[in-house]
Amino acid sequence: MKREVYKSLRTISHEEPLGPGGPLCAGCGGQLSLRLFHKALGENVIFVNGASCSTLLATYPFTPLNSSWIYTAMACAPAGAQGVRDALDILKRKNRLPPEKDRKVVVLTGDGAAQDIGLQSTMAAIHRGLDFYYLCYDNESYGNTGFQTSASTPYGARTSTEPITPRSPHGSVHGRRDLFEIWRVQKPPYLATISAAYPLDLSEKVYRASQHYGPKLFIAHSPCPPGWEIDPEWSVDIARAAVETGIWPLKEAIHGEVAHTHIPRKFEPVENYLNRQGRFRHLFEPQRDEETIAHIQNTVNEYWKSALGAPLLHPPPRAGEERGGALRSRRLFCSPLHAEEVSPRPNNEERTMENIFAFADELGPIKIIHLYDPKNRLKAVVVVDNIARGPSVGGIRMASDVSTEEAFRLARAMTMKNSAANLPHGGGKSVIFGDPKMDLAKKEQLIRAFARAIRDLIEYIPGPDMGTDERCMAWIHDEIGRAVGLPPEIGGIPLDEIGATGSGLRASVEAAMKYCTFDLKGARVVVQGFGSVGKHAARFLGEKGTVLVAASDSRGTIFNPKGIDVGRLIALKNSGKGVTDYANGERLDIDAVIDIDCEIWIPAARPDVIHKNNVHRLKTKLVPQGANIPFTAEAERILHEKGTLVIPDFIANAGGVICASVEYHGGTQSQAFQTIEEKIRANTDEVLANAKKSGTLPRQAAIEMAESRVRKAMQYSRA
Ligand SMILES: Cc1ncc(C[n+]2csc(CCOP(=O)(O)OP(=O)(O)O)c2C)c(N)n1
Ligand code: SF4
Repeated sequence: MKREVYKSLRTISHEEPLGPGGPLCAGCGGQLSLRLFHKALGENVIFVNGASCSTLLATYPFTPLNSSWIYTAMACAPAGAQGVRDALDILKRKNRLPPEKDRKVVVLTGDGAAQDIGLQSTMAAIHRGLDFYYLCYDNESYGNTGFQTSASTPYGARTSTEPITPRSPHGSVHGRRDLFEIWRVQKPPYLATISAAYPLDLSEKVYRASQHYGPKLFIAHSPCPPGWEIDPEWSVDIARAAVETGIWPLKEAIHGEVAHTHIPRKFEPVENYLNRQGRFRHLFEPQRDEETIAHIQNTVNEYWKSALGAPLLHPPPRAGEERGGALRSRRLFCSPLHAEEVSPRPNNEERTMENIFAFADELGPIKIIHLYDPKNRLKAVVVVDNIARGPSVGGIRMASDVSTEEAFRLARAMTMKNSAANLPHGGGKSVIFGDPKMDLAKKEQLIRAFARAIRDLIEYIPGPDMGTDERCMAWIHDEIGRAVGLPPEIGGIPLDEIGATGSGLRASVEAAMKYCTFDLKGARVVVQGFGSVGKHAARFLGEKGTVLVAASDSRGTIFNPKGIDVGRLIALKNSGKGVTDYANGERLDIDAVIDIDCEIWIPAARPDVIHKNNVHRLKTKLVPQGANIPFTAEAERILHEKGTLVIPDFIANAGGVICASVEYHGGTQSQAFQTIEEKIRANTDEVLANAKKSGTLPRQAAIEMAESRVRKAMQYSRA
């Protein structure tokens, strides 16, 4: 959209039309949209409000608004607006209201009223060509009465009328009704979607609407902290993520003709939007609901496929124009290794043909190869990101909705991970389109076809990832003699069984001791997630004299301040029981594991378990991260400020990649342990020393270390 008036944030009015201290919730996205909307609209406004949260703004005789306010029943705000408009026109006709003092009439409602009980009144007003604005702040529920499902509630969301139960574990199953399209049928002169995270786009749209006589409709994406279960501070970030994932398209329609006003340059995966909201938590915990996440992603993909298939009326914004990005930078750049666990699946097969150079930067990728073998139904993409430090190692991901972008992001994560571990390897990754649960004979045929197709791509060494396993690696090895993560019978090192990652965690803790003020002997350890990583970490640390005081798994937490017998607990877990079956300890909730006082707290389960809202509960001195991205960036920052030492995941849990490298070079199990020990100790020491020297977070120091190793290696390569 070519901006005529609002070219920079400075052009937005500094006049505050909405006074502070109102009764709406902190971080209310609806209120923020209203404020920006009102700023752009200017003075002389009469709001006609249908019953909703916003009704609380004006409790007679008080109003925080610099404008007039009329309250109507939920169903009939547009009819109320007709009355107000008529009255103003009569006054004008009678010369009792000079034209320059004319008022703009604005209906203000939530989506419940707009979509349901107020729809008839709106349709009639549009039909009559009433000259008014309609601002629907869309919090995707009946917010004021307790977050019941509305026709705007998105697929998969939990609401108070669609709670998560064993019989309905997926949340709302209806999907949103498309209010934009319902209104567009009548071809009103102006219609737009807006977001408070894009104030220039919002303001320009209000200006453009003001050039038209007749119904002018706005639907504002409006994060609702209590209903969506988000931190009030996140409202704008969440609003931005909705746009950058493609979930909330910013568009306008002038007399029915649609144009998108902001097209994300790289669409983020929808889960970047979903996974920060409590109303979607069930999609990620206790297990990922792949089906529902994929359904939401596919709906977004389909929308944009058809939207971008049509000629674009407005080009995508140029660099430097208002863009989203906070979430993207948090996910991709601050912690490049986030990419692996975020497991982005944003795109379908068709999108793999996009401009592949869009991914290119100073580090890579040096090759992006599409593989197609119709006889064996093979469609795959291999990305070799950077090989300055050696041939790239990276897994093969198999799923029906993988994409080139996903392969690239994972390949970059591998470049950084291998470099951080100081391995003689670069990063690569491949994706194969297909259902990983397909018939085994067909899968073998497909994987073998893939192997043959990469025979000459010697700078790429495949390994297992989601949808592939050691058997697949054996097929590949059989075809081309090159793969890691093999079965033990043909030279593989069973890293989970031997506890490669757990032993690396122990090595990182030992290396960190010179930066800590407690002794390892007798140090109290808590393990969050007593699984393949956590139990071995507890075992290896126990051999150094630490005391395991608590451990959790998916069923709960076991706590004994005098110490838990690690061997017995492991035996219990190996027999299929949970930690809470351990007899000699107090049984607590899963979440209670956060509160237990200790010297070493090991997260070894899922991403993002510690975040801004619970980080203050941690009472520990050292956190070696066993899981990938177990803490949010903000939680890590808070801990850093508190003086708690956090050894970042890709330094502390690098045992797996080191083991794969040793396996590839023909090493034995004991050589793997020795290499893990040496490398993780040295890397931990270097990162913590650099962090201390520069005063940065260890994660930042680790990223800088990994990147500088890659850049230094690049100086020696010809390319
Ligand atoms: C006819 C009618 N039914 C029910 C109500 C009670 N009521 C007041 S506000 C509200 C919720 C409105 O939801 P929405 O329009 O989405 O606005 P929000 O509360 O989310 O701001 C309801 C149901 C009402 N005022 N009138
Ligand atoms: S419940 Fe939601 S929409 Fe209502 S005032 Fe609070 S944040 Fe705003």
